[in-house]
Amino acid sequence: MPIEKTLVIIKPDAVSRGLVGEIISRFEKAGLKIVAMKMVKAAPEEVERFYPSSEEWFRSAGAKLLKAYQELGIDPKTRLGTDDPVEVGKAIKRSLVKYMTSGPIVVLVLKGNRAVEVVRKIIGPTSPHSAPPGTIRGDYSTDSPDLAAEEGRVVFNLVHGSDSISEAEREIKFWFRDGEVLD
Ligand code: YYY
Ligand code: MG
Repeated sequence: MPIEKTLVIIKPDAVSRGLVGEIISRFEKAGLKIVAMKMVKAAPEEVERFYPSSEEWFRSAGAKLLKAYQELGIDPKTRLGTDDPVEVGKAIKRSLVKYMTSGPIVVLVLKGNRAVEVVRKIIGPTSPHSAPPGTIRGDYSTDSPDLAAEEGRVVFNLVHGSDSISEAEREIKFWFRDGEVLD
């Protein structure tokens, strides 16, 4: 059955900008059902455990930033002191912990047909400056890796959505106990 559950986090920048209702509304209008939801002030060690610490994750996040730097004409060695994707990924994770603990977040589980892929489509790609109009990241932010680097932070991109069905299962279990996710 293509009915899936996925985890969404409305990040601190979206909460402080008053975009919670607008963001949830987009998922609901697409036909996804909310089956769990809560507001949390996450602790640094929670965010540390939530995002993977595998070499694969570091390499993938790092490679994404290096590609964005290349497109924006930024020298990674000058900016970050390294051009090794894994090292760049580790630096991203450290900034990510600061970002995700900078204010309250809203964590929710959405259920529906091909929910994992559909949520990623509604959210849009990682950097808001290149996210297409119609996506949450494209419509509500202009942030970009070069501005973020100037300000010494990670890209503020409003929302998290699980990357895959297996990650969604792990992420849902991370934030919710059995019985807190309704059917
Ligand atoms: O799934 P998505 O949120 O689009 O990106 P990930 O590669 O999973 O990275 C998680 C988080 O880390 C991203 O939302 C912002 C930050 N980040 C970044 O600022 N720049 C990157 N090149 C990669 C990740
Ligand atoms: Mg991701």
